[in-house]
Amino acid sequence: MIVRSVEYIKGTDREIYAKKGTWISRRFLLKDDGMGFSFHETIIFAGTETFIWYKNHLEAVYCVGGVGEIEDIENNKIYPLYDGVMYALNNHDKHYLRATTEDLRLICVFNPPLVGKEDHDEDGSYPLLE
Ligand code: 9YT
Repeated sequence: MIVRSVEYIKGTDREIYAKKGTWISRRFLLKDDGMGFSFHETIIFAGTETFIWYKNHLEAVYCVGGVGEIEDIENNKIYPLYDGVMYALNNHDKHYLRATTEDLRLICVFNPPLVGKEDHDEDGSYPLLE
């Protein structure tokens, strides 16, 4: 059994600050934990917009706090995000993620799992790492 607290993650190499400055990711489970997915808490900072296009991964996200929105670029649709809303990027969907008046607190699962310190590239993507 694996049991980890956010205090255990903070300040370690499982806590990743995006170089673009719009989010922080606390990676509770990574590939080497052997679960077949990775599991993170992400804080999206209020007043920011992040372009994301996970070409190599599927992601499901559950909002547990804050205020924001996700814009599905292909379909030109905007969905509000608040405690209790889930979205799944089942089509490698290009999107904008915005935290508006409050930081968004999101719980995220990636398949295939991230391996460690991945940060978004210029396309808002992560490489597929072994
Ligand atoms: C929701 C989302 O994709 N946020 C960006 C960071 C990512 N979730 C991560 O690496 O934890």
